[in-house]
Amino acid sequence: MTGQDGSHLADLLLGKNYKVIGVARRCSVDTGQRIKHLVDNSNFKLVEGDITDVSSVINIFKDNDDVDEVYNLAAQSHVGTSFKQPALTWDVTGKGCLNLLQSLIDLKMDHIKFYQASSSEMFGSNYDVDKNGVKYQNEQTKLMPNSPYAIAKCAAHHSVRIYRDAYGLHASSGILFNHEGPRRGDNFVTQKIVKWISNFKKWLSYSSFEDFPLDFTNDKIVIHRESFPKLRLGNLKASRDWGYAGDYVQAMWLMLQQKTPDDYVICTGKTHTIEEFLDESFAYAGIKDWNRFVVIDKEFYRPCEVEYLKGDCSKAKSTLQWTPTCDLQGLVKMMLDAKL
Ligand code: F7E
Repeated sequence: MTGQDGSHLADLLLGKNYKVIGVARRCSVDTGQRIKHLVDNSNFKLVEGDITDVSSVINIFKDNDDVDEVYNLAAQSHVGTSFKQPALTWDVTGKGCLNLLQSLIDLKMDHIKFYQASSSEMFGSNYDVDKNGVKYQNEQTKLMPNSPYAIAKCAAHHSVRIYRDAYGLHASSGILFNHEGPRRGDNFVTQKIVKWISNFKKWLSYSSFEDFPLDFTNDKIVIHRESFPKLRLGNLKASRDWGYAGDYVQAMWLMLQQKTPDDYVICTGKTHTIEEFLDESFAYAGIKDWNRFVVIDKEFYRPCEVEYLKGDCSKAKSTLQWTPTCDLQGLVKMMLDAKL
Protein backbone atom coordinates (compact mmCIF):
# COMPACT_ATOMS: atom_id res chain seq x y z
CA MET A 1 0.00 0.00 0.00
CA THR A 2 2.87 2.37 0.71
CA GLY A 3 4.34 2.22 -2.80
CA GLN A 4 3.76 4.52 -5.76
CA ASP A 5 0.89 2.51 -7.28
CA GLY A 6 -0.79 1.71 -3.95
CA SER A 7 -1.06 5.38 -3.09
CA HIS A 8 -2.44 6.32 -6.53
CA LEU A 9 -4.91 3.43 -6.44
CA ALA A 10 -6.12 4.40 -2.95
CA ASP A 11 -6.71 7.97 -4.20
CA LEU A 12 -8.70 6.65 -7.15
CA LEU A 13 -10.84 4.22 -5.11
CA LEU A 14 -11.53 6.70 -2.29
CA GLY A 15 -12.63 9.16 -4.98
CA LYS A 16 -15.18 6.53 -6.04
CA ASN A 17 -16.42 6.19 -2.43
CA TYR A 18 -14.82 2.82 -1.85
CA LYS A 19 -13.75 1.75 1.61
CA VAL A 20 -10.04 1.00 1.21
CA ILE A 21 -7.97 -1.33 3.38
CA GLY A 22 -4.28 -0.97 2.71
CA VAL A 23 -1.82 -3.63 3.80
CA ALA A 24 1.74 -2.66 4.71
CA ARG A 25 4.65 -4.47 6.35
CA ARG A 26 5.88 -3.35 9.75
CA CYS A 27 8.95 -1.20 9.39
CA SER A 28 11.01 0.64 11.99
CA VAL A 29 11.23 3.74 9.80
CA ASP A 30 8.33 5.71 8.34
CA THR A 31 7.33 4.27 4.96
CA GLY A 32 4.00 6.11 4.85
CA GLN A 33 5.11 9.27 3.02
CA ARG A 34 2.95 8.59 -0.01
CA ILE A 35 -0.22 7.90 2.00
CA LYS A 36 0.06 10.46 4.77
CA HIS A 37 -2.70 12.54 3.12
CA LEU A 38 -5.07 9.57 3.55
CA VAL A 39 -4.74 8.76 7.24
CA ASP A 40 -7.60 11.05 8.33
CA ASN A 41 -9.99 9.70 5.71
CA SER A 42 -12.65 7.64 7.52
CA ASN A 43 -12.95 5.33 4.47
CA PHE A 44 -9.28 4.41 4.69
CA LYS A 45 -7.71 1.84 6.99
CA LEU A 46 -4.12 0.62 7.08
CA VAL A 47 -3.44 -2.83 8.48
CA GLU A 48 -0.16 -4.59 9.14
CA GLY A 49 0.56 -7.70 7.10
CA ASP A 50 2.95 -9.48 4.77
CA ILE A 51 1.97 -11.57 1.75
CA THR A 52 4.96 -13.88 2.27
CA ASP A 53 3.25 -15.11 5.45
CA VAL A 54 0.11 -17.16 4.66
CA SER A 55 -1.33 -16.84 8.17
CA SER A 56 -1.02 -13.06 7.91
CA VAL A 57 -2.93 -13.14 4.60
CA ILE A 58 -5.63 -15.46 5.98
CA ASN A 59 -6.16 -13.34 9.08
CA ILE A 60 -6.52 -10.17 7.03
CA PHE A 61 -9.12 -11.83 4.77
CA LYS A 62 -11.00 -13.24 7.79
CA ASP A 63 -11.03 -9.85 9.52
CA ASN A 64 -12.32 -8.18 6.35
CA ASP A 65 -14.69 -10.77 4.88
CA ASP A 66 -16.85 -8.15 3.13
CA VAL A 67 -14.09 -7.23 0.68
CA ASP A 68 -15.13 -7.15 -3.03
CA GLU A 69 -11.84 -6.45 -4.81
CA VAL A 70 -8.21 -7.31 -4.04
CA TYR A 71 -5.32 -5.56 -5.80
CA ASN A 72 -1.93 -7.22 -5.40
CA LEU A 73 0.67 -4.48 -5.85
CA ALA A 74 3.14 -5.93 -3.34
CA ALA A 75 6.58 -6.69 -4.73
CA GLN A 76 10.31 -6.37 -4.40
CA SER A 77 10.07 -4.23 -7.51
CA HIS A 78 13.65 -3.20 -8.26
CA VAL A 79 15.08 -5.29 -11.09
CA GLY A 80 18.73 -4.56 -10.19
CA THR A 81 18.13 -5.53 -6.55
CA SER A 82 16.52 -8.80 -7.64
CA PHE A 83 19.97 -9.99 -8.84
CA LYS A 84 21.35 -9.32 -5.35
CA GLN A 85 18.35 -10.68 -3.42
CA PRO A 86 16.81 -13.30 -5.74
CA ALA A 87 15.23 -15.50 -3.04
CA LEU A 88 13.57 -12.59 -1.27
CA THR A 89 12.31 -11.32 -4.62
CA TRP A 90 10.90 -14.76 -5.37
CA ASP A 91 9.14 -14.98 -1.99
CA VAL A 92 7.48 -11.57 -2.21
CA THR A 93 6.94 -11.05 -5.93
CA GLY A 94 6.21 -14.66 -6.95
CA LYS A 95 5.07 -16.77 -4.04
CA GLY A 96 3.25 -13.87 -2.37
CA CYS A 97 0.74 -13.83 -5.22
CA LEU A 98 0.19 -17.59 -4.90
CA ASN A 99 -0.44 -17.15 -1.15
CA LEU A 100 -3.18 -14.64 -1.91
CA LEU A 101 -4.84 -16.77 -4.60
CA GLN A 102 -4.78 -19.99 -2.58
CA SER A 103 -6.10 -18.19 0.53
CA LEU A 104 -9.10 -16.95 -1.47
CA ILE A 105 -9.85 -20.56 -2.45
CA ASP A 106 -9.23 -22.07 1.01
CA LEU A 107 -11.42 -19.45 2.69
CA LYS A 108 -14.15 -19.91 0.06
CA MET A 109 -13.87 -16.23 -0.77
CA ASP A 110 -13.66 -16.93 -4.48
CA HIS A 111 -16.33 -14.31 -5.26
CA ILE A 112 -13.65 -11.63 -4.69
CA LYS A 113 -12.25 -10.02 -7.84
CA PHE A 114 -8.47 -10.14 -7.98
CA TYR A 115 -5.95 -7.89 -9.75
CA GLN A 116 -2.32 -8.88 -10.23
CA ALA A 117 0.39 -6.35 -11.08
CA SER A 118 2.25 -8.14 -13.89
CA SER A 119 5.14 -6.43 -15.62
CA SER A 120 6.61 -5.77 -19.07
CA GLU A 121 9.87 -7.13 -17.60
CA MET A 122 8.33 -10.59 -18.21
CA PHE A 123 9.05 -10.14 -21.94
CA GLY A 124 12.77 -9.90 -21.28
CA SER A 125 14.58 -9.52 -24.60
CA ASN A 126 11.63 -10.76 -26.64
CA TYR A 127 9.43 -8.77 -29.00
CA ASP A 128 7.24 -9.17 -32.06
CA VAL A 129 7.64 -7.14 -35.26
CA ASP A 130 4.73 -5.46 -37.07
CA LYS A 131 4.31 -5.11 -40.85
CA ASN A 132 6.28 -1.85 -40.83
CA GLY A 133 9.22 -3.52 -39.10
CA VAL A 134 8.47 -1.88 -35.72
CA LYS A 135 9.24 -4.01 -32.65
CA TYR A 136 6.57 -4.21 -29.95
CA GLN A 137 5.18 -6.39 -27.14
CA ASN A 138 1.52 -7.23 -26.50
CA GLU A 139 -0.55 -9.96 -24.80
CA GLN A 140 0.51 -12.50 -27.46
CA THR A 141 4.26 -11.88 -27.17
CA LYS A 142 6.06 -14.86 -25.64
CA LEU A 143 7.40 -14.27 -22.13
CA MET A 144 11.18 -14.69 -21.87
CA PRO A 145 12.13 -13.35 -18.42
CA ASN A 146 15.77 -12.48 -17.87
CA SER A 147 15.99 -11.36 -14.24
CA PRO A 148 15.00 -12.94 -10.91
CA TYR A 149 12.35 -10.19 -10.67
CA ALA A 150 10.90 -11.12 -14.06
CA ILE A 151 10.92 -14.84 -13.25
CA ALA A 152 8.92 -14.16 -10.08
CA LYS A 153 6.49 -11.94 -12.00
CA CYS A 154 6.01 -14.70 -14.62
CA ALA A 155 5.26 -17.24 -11.86
CA ALA A 156 2.63 -14.90 -10.41
CA HIS A 157 1.21 -14.12 -13.86
CA HIS A 158 0.79 -17.81 -14.72
CA SER A 159 -0.66 -18.50 -11.25
CA VAL A 160 -3.40 -15.95 -11.94
CA ARG A 161 -4.20 -17.63 -15.27
CA ILE A 162 -4.30 -21.07 -13.69
CA TYR A 163 -6.53 -19.99 -10.77
CA ARG A 164 -8.85 -18.28 -13.23
CA ASP A 165 -9.13 -21.44 -15.36
CA ALA A 166 -9.17 -24.00 -12.54
CA TYR A 167 -11.45 -22.25 -10.01
CA GLY A 168 -13.30 -19.67 -12.10
CA LEU A 169 -11.76 -16.79 -10.11
CA HIS A 170 -12.36 -13.32 -11.50
CA ALA A 171 -8.59 -12.75 -11.63
CA SER A 172 -6.93 -10.36 -14.11
CA SER A 173 -3.34 -9.33 -14.72
CA GLY A 174 -2.28 -5.93 -15.95
CA ILE A 175 1.00 -6.24 -17.84
CA LEU A 176 2.18 -2.77 -16.94
CA PHE A 177 5.08 -1.14 -18.73
CA ASN A 178 7.22 1.36 -16.77
CA HIS A 179 5.09 3.95 -15.05
CA GLU A 180 6.44 6.93 -13.22
CA GLY A 181 5.43 10.21 -11.63
CA PRO A 182 6.28 12.43 -8.65
CA ARG A 183 5.70 9.51 -6.25
CA ARG A 184 8.25 7.26 -7.98
CA GLY A 185 10.93 5.75 -5.71
CA ASP A 186 14.35 7.44 -5.78
CA ASN A 187 16.27 4.41 -7.07
CA PHE A 188 14.38 4.08 -10.38
CA VAL A 189 16.16 5.81 -13.21
CA THR A 190 13.62 8.57 -13.99
CA GLN A 191 13.32 9.78 -10.41
CA LYS A 192 17.06 9.38 -9.86
CA ILE A 193 17.71 11.77 -12.76
CA VAL A 194 14.99 14.22 -11.76
CA LYS A 195 16.13 14.25 -8.13
CA TRP A 196 19.75 14.91 -9.16
CA ILE A 197 18.71 17.82 -11.40
CA SER A 198 16.59 19.34 -8.66
CA ASN A 199 19.34 19.02 -6.04
CA PHE A 200 21.88 20.44 -8.48
CA LYS A 201 19.67 23.45 -9.23
CA LYS A 202 19.22 24.05 -5.50
CA TRP A 203 22.97 23.82 -5.00
CA LEU A 204 23.56 26.32 -7.81
CA SER A 205 21.07 28.79 -6.35
CA TYR A 206 22.68 28.35 -2.93
CA SER A 207 25.77 29.92 -4.46
CA SER A 208 23.97 33.23 -4.92
CA PHE A 209 25.95 36.02 -3.21
CA GLU A 210 23.73 36.67 -0.16
CA ASP A 211 23.21 33.06 0.87
CA PHE A 212 26.66 31.70 0.33
CA PRO A 213 28.92 31.21 3.39
CA LEU A 214 31.57 33.90 3.20
CA ASP A 215 34.93 33.67 4.91
CA PHE A 216 36.30 36.98 6.35
CA THR A 217 39.38 35.49 8.01
CA ASN A 218 41.95 37.53 6.06
CA ASP A 219 41.90 40.73 4.04
CA LYS A 220 39.86 39.03 1.32
CA ILE A 221 36.33 37.66 1.30
CA VAL A 222 36.52 33.99 0.27
CA ILE A 223 33.68 31.89 -1.03
CA HIS A 224 34.02 28.25 -0.02
CA ARG A 225 32.50 26.51 -2.96
CA GLU A 226 31.55 22.97 -2.00
CA SER A 227 31.75 20.28 -4.64
CA PHE A 228 28.66 18.61 -6.02
CA PRO A 229 28.81 14.91 -7.06
CA LYS A 230 28.09 14.05 -10.68
CA LEU A 231 25.11 11.89 -11.61
CA ARG A 232 26.21 8.23 -11.71
CA LEU A 233 24.20 6.04 -14.06
CA GLY A 234 24.42 2.63 -15.77
CA ASN A 235 23.21 1.63 -19.24
CA LEU A 236 21.86 4.67 -21.08
CA LYS A 237 21.08 2.82 -24.33
CA ALA A 238 18.11 0.79 -22.99
CA SER A 239 14.67 1.85 -24.26
CA ARG A 240 11.59 2.07 -22.09
CA ASP A 241 7.89 2.75 -22.67
CA TRP A 242 7.27 5.23 -19.84
CA GLY A 243 3.78 6.30 -18.80
CA TYR A 244 2.18 8.05 -15.84
CA ALA A 245 1.31 5.90 -12.80
CA GLY A 246 -1.92 7.84 -12.18
CA ASP A 247 -3.23 6.68 -15.58
CA TYR A 248 -2.21 3.08 -14.98
CA VAL A 249 -4.16 2.58 -11.74
CA GLN A 250 -7.27 3.62 -13.67
CA ALA A 251 -6.64 0.64 -15.98
CA MET A 252 -6.31 -1.68 -12.95
CA TRP A 253 -9.71 -0.62 -11.69
CA LEU A 254 -11.31 -0.95 -15.14
CA MET A 255 -10.06 -4.56 -15.41
CA LEU A 256 -12.00 -5.52 -12.29
CA GLN A 257 -15.18 -3.86 -13.59
CA GLN A 258 -15.28 -6.17 -16.65
CA LYS A 259 -17.69 -9.11 -16.75
CA THR A 260 -14.90 -11.46 -17.80
CA PRO A 261 -11.42 -11.47 -16.27
CA ASP A 262 -8.48 -11.22 -18.68
CA ASP A 263 -4.91 -9.99 -19.10
CA TYR A 264 -4.11 -6.57 -20.58
CA VAL A 265 -0.98 -4.74 -21.70
CA ILE A 266 -0.93 -1.19 -20.28
CA CYS A 267 1.56 1.20 -21.89
CA THR A 268 1.89 4.35 -24.02
CA GLY A 269 3.05 2.67 -27.25
CA LYS A 270 6.10 5.00 -27.42
CA THR A 271 9.67 4.13 -26.52
CA HIS A 272 12.63 6.29 -25.50
CA THR A 273 16.19 5.58 -24.40
CA ILE A 274 17.55 6.72 -21.05
CA GLU A 275 19.65 9.19 -23.10
CA GLU A 276 16.44 10.68 -24.47
CA PHE A 277 15.07 11.00 -20.95
CA LEU A 278 18.29 12.85 -20.04
CA ASP A 279 17.93 15.11 -23.13
CA GLU A 280 14.37 15.97 -22.19
CA SER A 281 14.84 16.49 -18.47
CA PHE A 282 18.07 18.52 -18.62
CA ALA A 283 16.59 20.69 -21.39
CA TYR A 284 13.43 21.29 -19.34
CA ALA A 285 15.60 22.33 -16.38
CA GLY A 286 17.54 24.71 -18.66
CA ILE A 287 20.86 22.85 -18.35
CA LYS A 288 22.83 22.39 -21.57
CA ASP A 289 24.82 19.25 -22.48
CA TRP A 290 24.05 16.65 -19.77
CA ASN A 291 27.12 14.63 -20.80
CA ARG A 292 29.27 16.97 -18.69
CA PHE A 293 27.33 16.05 -15.56
CA VAL A 294 26.98 12.27 -15.94
CA VAL A 295 29.42 9.50 -15.04
CA ILE A 296 28.88 5.97 -16.34
CA ASP A 297 29.27 3.59 -13.42
CA LYS A 298 29.39 -0.21 -13.86
CA GLU A 299 27.74 -0.52 -10.43
CA PHE A 300 24.42 0.43 -12.05
CA TYR A 301 24.65 -2.06 -14.93
CA ARG A 302 22.65 -5.25 -14.54
CA PRO A 303 24.05 -8.76 -15.22
CA CYS A 304 21.26 -9.12 -17.81
CA GLU A 305 19.52 -6.13 -19.39
CA VAL A 306 16.11 -5.70 -21.01
CA GLU A 307 17.18 -3.50 -23.92
CA TYR A 308 13.90 -2.66 -25.61
CA LEU A 309 10.31 -2.24 -24.41
CA LYS A 310 7.52 -0.73 -26.47
CA GLY A 311 4.01 -1.90 -25.74
CA ASP A 312 0.89 -2.22 -27.84
CA CYS A 313 -2.20 -1.56 -25.69
CA SER A 314 -4.82 -1.90 -28.47
CA LYS A 315 -6.72 -4.47 -26.40
CA ALA A 316 -6.98 -2.18 -23.34
CA LYS A 317 -8.03 0.69 -25.59
CA SER A 318 -10.82 -1.26 -27.28
CA THR A 319 -12.07 -3.39 -24.35
CA LEU A 320 -11.47 -1.16 -21.32
CA GLN A 321 -11.85 2.15 -23.20
CA TRP A 322 -8.55 3.12 -21.54
CA THR A 323 -5.99 5.51 -23.03
CA PRO A 324 -2.78 6.93 -21.58
CA THR A 325 -2.84 10.72 -21.11
CA CYS A 326 0.84 11.49 -20.60
CA ASP A 327 3.83 11.34 -22.97
CA LEU A 328 7.54 11.62 -22.09
CA GLN A 329 7.52 15.43 -22.21
CA GLY A 330 4.48 15.55 -19.92
CA LEU A 331 6.06 13.11 -17.51
CA VAL A 332 9.35 15.01 -17.30
CA LYS A 333 7.49 18.27 -16.72
CA MET A 334 5.28 16.73 -14.02
CA MET A 335 8.20 15.12 -12.18
CA LEU A 336 10.53 18.11 -12.38
CA ASP A 337 7.83 20.63 -11.45
CA ALA A 338 7.02 18.54 -8.37
CA LYS A 339 10.69 18.55 -7.30
CA LEU A 340 11.58 22.11 -8.22
O1 F7E B 1 15.46 1.06 -15.00
C1 F7E B 1 18.60 1.69 -16.77
C2 F7E B 1 18.32 0.28 -16.32
O2 F7E B 1 15.11 0.71 -12.57
C3 F7E B 1 15.14 1.47 -16.29
C4 F7E B 1 10.19 -1.32 -12.32
O3 F7E B 1 9.08 -0.55 -11.91
O4 F7E B 1 9.58 -1.04 -14.63
C5 F7E B 1 10.64 -0.86 -13.69
O5 F7E B 1 11.78 -1.65 -14.04
C6 F7E B 1 16.34 1.34 -17.19
C7 F7E B 1 17.06 -0.01 -17.12
O6 F7E B 1 13.19 0.41 -14.20
C8 F7E B 1 20.37 3.37 -14.09
O7 F7E B 1 19.42 -0.58 -16.61
C9 F7E B 1 20.59 3.12 -16.23
O8 F7E B 1 17.39 -0.40 -18.43
O9 F7E B 1 13.98 2.66 -13.73
P1 F7E B 1 14.45 1.27 -13.79
P2 F7E B 1 13.06 -1.07 -14.82
O10 F7E B 1 14.20 -1.93 -14.48
O11 F7E B 1 12.73 -0.92 -16.26
C10 F7E B 1 9.10 -2.39 -14.76
C11 F7E B 1 7.93 -2.38 -15.71
C12 F7E B 1 8.83 -3.05 -13.46
O12 F7E B 1 7.96 -3.91 -13.36
C13 F7E B 1 9.79 -2.79 -12.35
O13 F7E B 1 9.21 -3.12 -11.09
O14 F7E B 1 17.31 2.30 -16.79
N1 F7E B 1 19.47 2.46 -15.87
N2 F7E B 1 21.17 3.68 -15.17
C14 F7E B 1 19.30 2.60 -14.55
N3 F7E B 1 18.31 2.14 -13.72
C15 F7E B 1 18.40 2.47 -12.41
N4 F7E B 1 17.43 2.03 -11.57
N5 F7E B 1 19.46 3.21 -11.93
C16 F7E B 1 20.47 3.69 -12.72
O15 F7E B 1 21.39 4.36 -12.27
